Amino acid sequence: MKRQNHHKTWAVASIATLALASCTTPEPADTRPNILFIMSDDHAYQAISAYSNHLIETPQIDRIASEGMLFTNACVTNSICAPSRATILTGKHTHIHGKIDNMMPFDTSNVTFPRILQHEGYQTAMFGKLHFGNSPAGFDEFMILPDQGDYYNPEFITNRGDTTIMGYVTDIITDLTLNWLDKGRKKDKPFLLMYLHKAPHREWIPAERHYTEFTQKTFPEPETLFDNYEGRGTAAKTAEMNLLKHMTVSADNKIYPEVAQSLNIKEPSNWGTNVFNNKYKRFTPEQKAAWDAVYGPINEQFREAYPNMSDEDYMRWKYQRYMQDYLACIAAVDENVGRVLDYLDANGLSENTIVVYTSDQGFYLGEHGWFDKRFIYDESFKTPLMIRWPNRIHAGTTSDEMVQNLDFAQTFLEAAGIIPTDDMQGESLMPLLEGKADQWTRDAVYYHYYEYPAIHMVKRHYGIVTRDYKLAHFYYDVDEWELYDRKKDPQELNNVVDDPTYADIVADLKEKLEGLRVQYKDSVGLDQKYLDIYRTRGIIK
Ligand code: SGN
Ligand code: CA
Repeated sequence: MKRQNHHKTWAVASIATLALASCTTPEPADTRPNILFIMSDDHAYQAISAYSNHLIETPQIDRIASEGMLFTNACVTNSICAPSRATILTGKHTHIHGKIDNMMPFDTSNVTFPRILQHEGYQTAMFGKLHFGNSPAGFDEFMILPDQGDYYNPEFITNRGDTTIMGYVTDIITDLTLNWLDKGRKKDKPFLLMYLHKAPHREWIPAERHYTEFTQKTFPEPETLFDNYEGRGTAAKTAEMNLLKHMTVSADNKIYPEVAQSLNIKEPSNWGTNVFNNKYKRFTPEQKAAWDAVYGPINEQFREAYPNMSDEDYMRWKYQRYMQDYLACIAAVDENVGRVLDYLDANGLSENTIVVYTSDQGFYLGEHGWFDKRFIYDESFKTPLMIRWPNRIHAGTTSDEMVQNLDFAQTFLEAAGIIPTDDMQGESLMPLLEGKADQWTRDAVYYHYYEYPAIHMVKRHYGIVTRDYKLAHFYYDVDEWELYDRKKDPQELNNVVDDPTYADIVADLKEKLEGLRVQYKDSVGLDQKYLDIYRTRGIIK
């Protein structure tokens, strides 16, 4: 049934194209816009200077905002990597496309916007991180990292066999992208180019050229670095993403395992040591030497300082080490985004190319004492988003509407003049991009996170977010509701769900939430075919 609709829609679009082609000779030039979709992995909006420059300047990424539109309230439907990517490609919530967590391979029978664009005459290419456990459908060419990929000397899976490329991953993904633009692109066709960085994903290994500069910097601490999670439910207290307790001193903070051992530091598990060793082993002798030259002295200082550190000192030290490496990774992303934007400018492609910069979700940079993501709370629920398209978008504009990663597929299809399949669940952003915000009606978004029990132990929850409130239900091995007053309590420190003054608001939001669950077909649960797989894997009972 779905496929029939889908074909019908495509047929309509194809007939329109044919009609257009038959009445003009020679064939008119294809003026549909190109799409350059730039996404990094775990890039917090707190670390983009278009949002705030308290941590880092990102002048190249900022170009997209200053020459286009900056979204200040963009968010995801499920704050985790592969589910977010699948939502972007399908325009559907994760319970519909089935990729509710990182573990399952993506069901490639899903209809995605790249498959539709390819069918409708777009040239399509993907370079970088996909994280689906299988190859992408709908791409003429792709070179993707297996799973999470590596920062140094990474392997790539391609449609022409697998290969290893020496060097730093952010530079390499950009080289592949530029090479395709220069040599692979067919000039008579519009393109969809997905340029997908691994950085700044954990374990945050910077490019050599940024080692020295960033390890010498000191960054401002977030107000909630020492959050004790009072005032919230069980989920915040039991999550395993605290810098002091769960961040590894080896893999994450780059202390050689023998130094950590000599100081009797107990890692949360062996995992940190193994990851450190595996990553270090990948370096060439030259890369090792460059690393040791900068990180060796940091280790020596730590060996001296650690015995006198209080927990508070250690937390502060971990935060600085975390930020130094995380932000250095972003410096390389920023430089490389600049290279690609320069290419578009130099080749007359900027005017009619939609350039998107976003992340697969937000990230905690020490807020609430955390790293990682997953929660409906703002730092992970919100994600950076800016879009440039000089032909349609006024430079330097801002939108504070609640847009979601769910909306990309329909936006791109509309921009390309293609009718989306009628089972897509987002909204096209075109009215916002064209300054017609009065046509935008969404006043609440739906969220559902599933990956539990799993790394970082963030409990399953779903919820509704409006401009003023956030209501979430944590379930599975708890049954707890949380309400945050977003205006009065932007840091989300006080769950007011049991405060009688909010009783009417809670009742109203619960009703709206139920409405969203029906609208998005989450009230009936997962599709049977996914249910069976999840049951076999013990994800659901
Ligand atoms: C890895 C990370 C986790 C992270 C998940 C998911 N550990 O397991 O910290 O939460 O990926 O991230 S790592 O140090 O081995 O990378 S996601 O972005 O792919 O969803
Ligand atoms: Ca991610």
